[in-house]
Amino acid sequence: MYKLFYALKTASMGVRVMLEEIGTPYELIDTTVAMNEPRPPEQLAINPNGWVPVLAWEGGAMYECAAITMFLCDRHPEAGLAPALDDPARPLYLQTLVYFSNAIQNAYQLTYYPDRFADTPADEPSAKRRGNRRLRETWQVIDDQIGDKEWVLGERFSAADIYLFMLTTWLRSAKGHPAIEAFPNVKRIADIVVQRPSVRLVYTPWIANPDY
Ligand SMILES: N[C@@H](CCC(=O)N[C@@H](CS)C(=O)NCC(=O)O)C(=O)O
Repeated sequence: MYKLFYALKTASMGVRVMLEEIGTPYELIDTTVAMNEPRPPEQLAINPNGWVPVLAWEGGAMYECAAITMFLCDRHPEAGLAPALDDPARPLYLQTLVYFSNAIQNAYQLTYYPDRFADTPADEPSAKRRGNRRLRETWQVIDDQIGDKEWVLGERFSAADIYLFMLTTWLRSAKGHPAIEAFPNVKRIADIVVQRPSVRLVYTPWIANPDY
């Protein structure tokens, strides 16, 4: 049984979709991403940074969303969410997940947590502006990479498509983020992923109101 430290609007929702797709039992442990609210001690014992997702299971625990995604896909190959080790699509799968994590998520961080990237509060608007530009740059790279392919990896659906969908749910015009319409290939995949029963279940609040 997996335990997932969970908060709405966060990357823990993407991990929950993976667990639903795998069809394995899991327990959600409510936590928060509010700066001024304490995290459960069990969460901090695994991830002293205090962020989610954090996954625990009998015999182990880990954090970092892309790493958790790879771990779950490898542990449950029968779910067919990732190319096998010797599959020619494997390098693109790994490359894209790591790029999502360290380029696109990093750009979001500049806009959601500018205090972590600015020396003084007065510098924070600059960090936010650069983050917004960085979001345009990095999403464009992914949009071009997808081109007219059906899915991120080409002809087959994978965890990379779920991850892509999760990242699109963080776009907010109120923050000055680009609109998803600026990246039509990304939007095309996200519009199909949202129809999956696993995604409809986990993202019910976002589907009801994308600005939730
Ligand atoms: N590199 C981490 C970043 C995770 C992250 O930024 N999580 C956000 C929510 S999506 C969070 O927990 N923020 C609260 C905080 O950082 O204190 C990952 O990909 O797992």
